[in-house]
Amino acid sequence: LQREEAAAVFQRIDHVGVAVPDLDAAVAWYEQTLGMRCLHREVNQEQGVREAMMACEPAAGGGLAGPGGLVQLLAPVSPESAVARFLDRQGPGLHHVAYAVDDVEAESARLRGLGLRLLYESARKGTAGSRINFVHPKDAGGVLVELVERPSPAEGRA
Ligand code: MC0
Repeated sequence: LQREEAAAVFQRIDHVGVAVPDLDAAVAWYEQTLGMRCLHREVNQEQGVREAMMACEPAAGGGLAGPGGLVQLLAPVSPESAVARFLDRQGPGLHHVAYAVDDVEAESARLRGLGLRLLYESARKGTAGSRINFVHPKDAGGVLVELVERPSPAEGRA
């Protein structure tokens, strides 16, 4: 990839996912201890999660600190869900890093073409109307990588 092409695909970190056993307790801790705000809550049955999107406040003036980021707290809805397996295996902690992309299908196809395993044949429903796919952690240096295509502003945004 040329530098300009690379900049056009993985645009920014959309959010970081954190697996937690108790969503309400985790939201309270992020609010009261870290001073973050809960922007959005959702149950995603297909992904087997109850989630809460927590926001850092943007740094005044921006600068090197950049805009505030998002942490997605994820609690399992059933013992069979991916997050339940993760909690059983390694306990609460960092679960995935999600990157914003313009076109999740095109980017999934490009990565598949490089030999990476994408978890879904075609994108599925993610938070707040987004469309998502994942790169298997074994093909991404031990990190579960999520691709997120946000809906256009006309379709609504978290
Ligand atoms: C498993 N492994 C991980 C991992 N999960 N490594 C890093 N990060 C993770 N999150 C490692 C295991 O430690 C193991 O390594 C190897 O991968 C295979 O594990 P496995 O026993 O096959 O694990 P499974 O059966 O749990 O499957 C892993 C897989 C699964 C990534 C395929 O979790 C999955 O389908 N995830 C995608 C869906 C998902 O995670 N949904 C929740 C977020 P060793 O070395 O022991 O072999 S939903 C979401 O994020 C939505 C709402 C959104 O953002 O909009």
